[in-house]
Amino acid sequence: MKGGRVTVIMPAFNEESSLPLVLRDIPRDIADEVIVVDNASTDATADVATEGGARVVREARRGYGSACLRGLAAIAESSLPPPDVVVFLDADYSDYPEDMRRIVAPIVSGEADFIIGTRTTGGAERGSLPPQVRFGNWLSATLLAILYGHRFSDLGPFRAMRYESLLELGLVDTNFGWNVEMQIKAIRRGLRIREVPVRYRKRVGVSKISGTMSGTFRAGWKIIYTIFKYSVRRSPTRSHARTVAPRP
Ligand SMILES: Nc1nc2c(ncn2[C@@H]2O[C@H](COP(=O)(O)OP(=O)(O)OP(=O)(O)O)[C@@H](O)[C@H]2O)c(=O)[nH]1
Ligand SMILES: [Mg+2]
Repeated sequence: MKGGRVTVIMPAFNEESSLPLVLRDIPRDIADEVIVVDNASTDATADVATEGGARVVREARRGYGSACLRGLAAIAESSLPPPDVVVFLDADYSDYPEDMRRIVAPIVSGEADFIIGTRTTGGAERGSLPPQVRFGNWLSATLLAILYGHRFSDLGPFRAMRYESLLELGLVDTNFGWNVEMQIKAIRRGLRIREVPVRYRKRVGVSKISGTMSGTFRAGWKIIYTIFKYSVRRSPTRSHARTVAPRP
């Protein structure tokens, strides 16, 4: 993109039917590179990703966070210049890739470090955010506000961050805690956080998390656990400061 290099990381697990649509709609004047992380798919995800012009990397260890970490490793290993901005986008065609323009712009212009696409004010299609997702988002946002002092309206997956900030956060979660860990660490790090309304629709292909009871339960539990886990831990900078305190 003019003014800043943008790389998109797209975790994909068995998304052969939706992925071509996502790749088709990504604005190419914005995304300089699209990395599809094939997360041990058993369908033609990798093939359709290559056909759609993406760079494909594989991650055998299942989990949303594992896939995102693999995407970041692919950027670090690349011979291309590092990006200024990294965008995370799901491969299920629930988000509108066209909204990337608005997600990336405040970072490229230097107004923000971290943008979350919020689905609660952006006009989500009826049925695309089931009641359990809306409730989970509300609960998580309320806990984040109480424990960390920043109110989000959503934990949406369509988001962007300055690459340097992302490296500073040192994210580690390998599955459902990835997004909320990013939000917690962004608050603690004092990043300039903004929300941008995005549209949202029912996914293409088979629902894996929010459309199933077990997926909803596992994801919800992990998100709440992560929120509490970091609240009882010292922030990394402070604990570091303690361990390197001057010797007498
Ligand atoms: N469920 C799941 N998704 C993964 C995994 N690795 C990558 N993904 C991708 O992560 C994105 C989000 O997963 P989704 O299944 O859309 O999760 P969701 O939006 O909460 O729920 P549904 O859309 O109802 O399934 C999709 O692009 C998946 O293909 C994994 O191990 N498990
Ligand atoms: Mg989805």
